[in-house]
Amino acid sequence: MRFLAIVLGLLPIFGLLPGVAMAQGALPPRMIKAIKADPEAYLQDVAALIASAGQGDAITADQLAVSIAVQRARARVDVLAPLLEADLNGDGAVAREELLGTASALKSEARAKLDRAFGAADGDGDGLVTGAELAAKGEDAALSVMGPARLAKVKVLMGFDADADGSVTLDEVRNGLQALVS
Ligand SMILES: [Ca+2]
Ligand SMILES: [Ca+2]
Repeated sequence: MRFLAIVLGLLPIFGLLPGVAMAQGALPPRMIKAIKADPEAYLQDVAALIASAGQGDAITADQLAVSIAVQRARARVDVLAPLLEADLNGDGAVAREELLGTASALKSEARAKLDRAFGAADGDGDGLVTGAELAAKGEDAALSVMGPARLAKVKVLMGFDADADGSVTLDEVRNGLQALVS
């Protein structure tokens, strides 16, 4: 009897909101907890994401993947641009002489910033930032803006696709969150 009540109690969740059931099933408990702790913040994140990368009030998995790749690429550009500007001979690496030459044309604040960027990118501290060191620095920046934890949280979004049409609307997320917290 009690078992039946539990099963009947679960029916609305699994029957009427398959997207939520899928999201919960695919979600690590820790992530459900994080989203439940502040569903409004999650909804705001999603709204911003849909506004910037989606179409209308919805977003597809492809649009989501492109948006993630673009965010990572921008983070790489931000951290690498000043160093690439110091690659005066265009060989894809920055030697200390190039750094000093570039720095001499900068104001003190920008010079200090470039100096810090060079020091941070020169992983082995030999005074030459190689192409590989630049790539590693860029990857660090990409992961810091969208690392595995954030990526998992963003990808979970597709679990809210209640009507399974490949596109998640803000309403689907709102309804899914309501079911999660109630
Ligand atoms: Ca160079
Ligand atoms: Ca080096």
